[in-house]
Amino acid sequence: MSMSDDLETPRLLRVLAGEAVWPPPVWLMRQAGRYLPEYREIRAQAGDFLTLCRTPDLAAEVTIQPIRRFGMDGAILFSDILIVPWALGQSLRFAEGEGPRLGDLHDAVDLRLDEVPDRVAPIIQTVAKVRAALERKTTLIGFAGGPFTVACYMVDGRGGEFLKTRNLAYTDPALLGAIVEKVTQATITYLTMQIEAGADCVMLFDSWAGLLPPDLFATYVIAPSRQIVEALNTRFPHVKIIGFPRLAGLLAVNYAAQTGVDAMAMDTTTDPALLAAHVPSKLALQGNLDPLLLRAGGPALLAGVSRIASAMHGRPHIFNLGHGILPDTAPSHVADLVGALRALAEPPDMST
Ligand code: 1CP
Repeated sequence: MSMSDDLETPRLLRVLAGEAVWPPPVWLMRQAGRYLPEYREIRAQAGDFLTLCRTPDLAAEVTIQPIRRFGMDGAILFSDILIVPWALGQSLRFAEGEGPRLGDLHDAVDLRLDEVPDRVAPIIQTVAKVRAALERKTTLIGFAGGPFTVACYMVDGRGGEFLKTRNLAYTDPALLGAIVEKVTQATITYLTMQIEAGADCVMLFDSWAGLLPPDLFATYVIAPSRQIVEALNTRFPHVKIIGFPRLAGLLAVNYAAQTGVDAMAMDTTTDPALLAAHVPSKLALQGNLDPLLLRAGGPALLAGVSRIASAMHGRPHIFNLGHGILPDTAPSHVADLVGALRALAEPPDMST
């Protein structure tokens, strides 16, 4: 690769390839959302949330809104992890102010893998529209839920403590295994289609990975994630994958070593320097400012941004939150965060 090609590689993709870039590239989980007035306007126009996800012109517009306003290095596809159960034929609705509600699931054979490509087609169109509209320097992040997290919603039918799902791991492991396997296959199809349509990298959100003890974490989080990583690596050797085993604590070290992901997102409870000492030096780490500190704003926010970025100086790091932006966050605080990062000077050399 020539020097100029090197310089033209987008900053976020350079970090995913294992390079330390300063100041770090930035994007924020839930950067498109209710805290933005322009999002609320489009959301009202679409009517309900699922319609918004399945209308490519509107979904592309809300994906791009935060980039237009703040100029993040990454845009995340506007969709939801529950598109996969819906694509497999399970009924899904978003009750206003209550979150998702899914239909009863009695048997994994009811899940229709053959229907997935047609059902996700509008979301794939959104990917293509966004990629065509964005400048090359902005990385388009495709995504899906981790199979365990998606299975939690499918079995329990809604958000919460997911006791049905966690009980199933002991009372009917064959059934939970069959559901997770169907979701894994659907996810491979869905992410393959996103990459073919223009996603530059992909992220697996395993938001509820932290509910499991170590043996079940190996079975339901690490094994299916590794299956997805291997399938995508075979088809797309250059496309990088970010994993997010949220609230997994020390098990995140196993996740990093065993799934084959190129990057790992850190939740709010993780000490970045402590985790960095236990994962390969080329593995990119992403995160992990407290969304409540972003909401609070002011000098404490600027100090928090500088503290996390400095702790990760010299290793591949993508700045982000530890979880999604809260809906009552002031947009000006997001502008402050991005501005503070871009203005960061090289931290003093602490090695002497
Ligand atoms: O407009 C609205 O009222 C709908 C709210 C909303 C939004 C904006 C939902 C419902 N999903 C989304 C978008 C979304 N969800 C994105 C888009 C891109 C972005 O980040 O900007 C992404 C990546 C997700 C992923 C997602 N959905 C996760 C994983 C990340 C996380 O937050 O932990 C999970 C767990 C979901 C399920 C879900 N979808 C929506 C809600 C309210 C929930 C959570 C339900 C619960 O409380 O368990």
